[in-house]
Amino acid sequence: MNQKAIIFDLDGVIVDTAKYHYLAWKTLASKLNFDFTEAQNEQLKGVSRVRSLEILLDLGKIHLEADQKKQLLEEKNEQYLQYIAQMDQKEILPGIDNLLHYLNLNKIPFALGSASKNARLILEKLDLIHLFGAIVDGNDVSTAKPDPEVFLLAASKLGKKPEDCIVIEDAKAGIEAANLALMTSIGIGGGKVLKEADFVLNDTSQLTIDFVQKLMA
Ligand code: B16
Ligand code: MG
Repeated sequence: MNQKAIIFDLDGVIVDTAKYHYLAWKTLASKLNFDFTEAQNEQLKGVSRVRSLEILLDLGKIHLEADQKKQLLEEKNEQYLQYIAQMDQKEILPGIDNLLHYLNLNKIPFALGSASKNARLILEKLDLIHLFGAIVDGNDVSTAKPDPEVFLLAASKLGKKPEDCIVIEDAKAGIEAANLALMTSIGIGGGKVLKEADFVLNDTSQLTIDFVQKLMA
C-alpha cells in the first residue's frame, strides 16, 4: 500500500489566525459603516484576500473603484500583520505541535496548503517551518480555494498521488477544494459548516496521533 501524506491548512488548523483575519475585516467594515458578524465571517474562511474583500463589500452593499479596493486590501493586511507580530507558539492550536513533530520524526510526509500569502511568515514565527516537506501558499497558486490547485500542487511537491493525500481544513471552501482534488477531507470545526467533509472533528484536540494512524492505515 502507498504511504499516505497529509496536507494541512494553516489558518484555523495550525494556528488560530482566523480570529485576527476577522478582527481586521471587522475594522474595515466599521470604517465603511456596516457591521460584520462572526457568522458572516465563515464565508471568508479559506478564501483569498482579494475575494474576501469582494464578499465583504457585497455584504455591505458597497461599490468601490479598483484603486480604493487596493488601498483597503493594504490596510487590512497591515492591521492583520500587527496581530501576527504579537503572536507566539502558545497560539498553536491544541495537539498540532505534538502531531507535527510526531509526523516529522516518523518520516510521514506532510505539506502546507494555505490560501494565505503570509503563511511562510507565520510558520517561521511559530518555529514550525522546518518540519514541513513542502509548502504551498497564496503566492504559489493562480486560483484560490475552492479550486483544488493548492492541494494538487502540494501533493505533487511531496511526490504523492491525490488519492493518497489527506487534507485537514477548517473552511467550507477548503473542504470543497480537497473533495474536488479527490483527496480525503477532514473538517475541523463541527458539522454545521463542514458537512461535505469525509470526517468532521470539533476541534484540533481530536486530531490525535491515534486518529491519524488509523487514517494512514
Ligand atoms: P492572507 P488558510 C486563508 O488561509 C484564510 O482562511 C482566509 O481567511 C484568508 O483570507 C486567506 O488565507 C488569505 O490570507 O490575507 O494572509 O493572504 O485558511 O487557507 O490557511
Ligand atoms: Mg483555514
